[in-house]
Order: sequence, then C-alpha cells, then structure tokens
Amino acid sequence: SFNNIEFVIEDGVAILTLNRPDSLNSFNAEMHSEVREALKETKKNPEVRALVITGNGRGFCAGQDLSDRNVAPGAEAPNLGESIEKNYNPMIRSIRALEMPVICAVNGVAAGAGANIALACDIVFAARSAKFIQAFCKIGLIPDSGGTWTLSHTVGQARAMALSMLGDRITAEQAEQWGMIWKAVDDEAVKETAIATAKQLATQPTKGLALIKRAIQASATNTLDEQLDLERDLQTIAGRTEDYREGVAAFMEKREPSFKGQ
Ligand code: T3D
Repeated sequence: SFNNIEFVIEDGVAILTLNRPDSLNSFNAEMHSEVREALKETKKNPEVRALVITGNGRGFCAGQDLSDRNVAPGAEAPNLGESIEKNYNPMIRSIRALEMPVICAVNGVAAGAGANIALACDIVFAARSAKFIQAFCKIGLIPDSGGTWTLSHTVGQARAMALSMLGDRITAEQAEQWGMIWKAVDDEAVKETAIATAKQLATQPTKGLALIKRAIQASATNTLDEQLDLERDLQTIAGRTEDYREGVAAFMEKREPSFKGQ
C-alpha cells in the first residue's frame, strides 16, 4: 500500500493517482519511489494493457516539492542533477518505454515537472480549467522531465522558448489548439474520459499499439529513410502477432475481433 499515490487495476487498466493534494501533488522522495514501484508493477503485470495517470484534488502535479529543498543561507547547494538522474529521468523513460498506451488526465494545474510528466504521456486529456505552466524559469531552473524536448517537438521552438522563459499559464484549450495535448474536456468528465479511453484501448492489439508508440517516438529524430526502414521492421513484428491474425480474420468473417494483446 502507498502513502502518496493510489494505484488500482481494473478491466486491464492500471490507474495511478498522485495523492498529495495539499501540496498540489508535488513530488517528495517517497512519492517518487512509490510511482517507480507502480510503474514497475504496470510493466510486469501481464493483465495490464493501458495506464492512466492523474491526480487527486484541485491540481494534477506542481512538480518538485520545493519544501524538500534546503536553500538557507550557507547551506550547501543541492545537487539537482542527482535528483533528476535518480527520480525524474527514470520516470519519464519508463512512461515512454512502457509497451502500452499511457493516458494522462490532467485534472488541474500542471506546473514544473508536473506539466512535463503529462507531456511525456501518449494521449493527454486536460480539464478545461487546468493550466500548464513551465514554472521552472521563475526559480532559476530549466524545464526538465523532457520538457525542452517535448515542447520543441509538439509546439515548435518559438512557443517552446517563450513558454519556458516566461512561465505563462496556458489553458487546456490553448494547449489543445497548439497540439501540446490531445483534448480539453469538461472538468467533471476528465478522469472518466481518460479511463474510458484506456479501457477501450485495453481491448485493442496492445503489441501493435506499443509498436506505433515506438515508431512515432523515433520519428522525432529519424530521417524519412531511417523511418521507412523502421516501419518495415516494426511491421514485420506486427505481422507476426496473434492480434494481427485475429484482426484480419474477424474483418473477413464480418465479426467483431477479440484481441488478446499478444
Ligand atoms: O529539485 C529538483 O529535484 C529538481 C527538479 C525540479 C523539477 C520541478 O518541478 S522544479 C518546479 C517546481 N514547481 C514550481 O515551481 C511550481 C510551484 N507552485 C506554483 O507556482 C503554484 O503553486 C501553482 C502555480 C502550481 C498553483 O498556484 P495556486 O495559487 O493555484 O496554488 P498555491 O496556493 O500556490 O498552492 C497550494 C498549496 O500547494 C500551497 O500550500 P499552502 O500555502 O496551502 O500550505 C503551496 O505552497 C503548495 N505547493 C504548490 N506547489 C508546490 C507546493 N508546495 C511545495 N512544492 C511545490 N512545488
């Protein structure tokens, strides 16, 4: 059992809910280790075919818990690189490498690393009242948790630079219009929409979806020639899955497919 998150598995979907609402679900060391544990379980449990990440209370996540940082005069400067290497980077890498769809329900403000954890997910729904804030610049830091990369690739360099330097509050609708997230939805519907989407995806060809994830991610750094080669290789793998066989057979027999995620 966990103290800082909730973690349940239902209908093939793991639901990870950040649960430190009094500090807008900011990360302390214990929450980091609990999220690590939950991501590990998600990866190794064969019944899990999609993951939802969301938060309790009025915020999604306010990034690092700043009350955990000793900045008193004379105190030794904390080594933030170590914190990133130990906590934030492995979390982002796990989300990106997870061989299943990761759906984020941004239920409220997403600031600092909280914003960039959301942007690392595969499909992001955000409550209409939620805001995305690259808050780092206000305390002398740079966007981490992949933010400098994801922002550049989703909204382009001009917006990535201004968002990162100004720390403006971006609405969910603006984020949708800019292609930073998938959809803005009504506040009261955001969690159920994300969970319903994940449950639907958990009935789909999970291996195929994982290969799509790999291909789209790789496109960010590949040339077209490299990407064509990669598509060939991944399609070779996809064509050998049981779900491909089932999908084609169901189509030809004019019936609903029954995918096993294999
Ligand atoms: O250190 C490392 O390991 C390096 C890695 C860094 C990664 C990072 O994420 S750095 C960036 C850290 N995050 C921030 O700078 C955001 C700080 N928070 C805010 O700017 C604001 O709270 C928000 C814009 C997110 C929301 O504003 P608002 O007015 O809606 O809420 P609030 O009143 O500021 O916050 C509510 C409570 O949550 C409040 O506590 P209180 O007064 O009710 O006892 C506030 O102190 C607390 N809170 C919010 N964010 C954090 C936090 N407490 C600790 N750490 C936080 N990040």
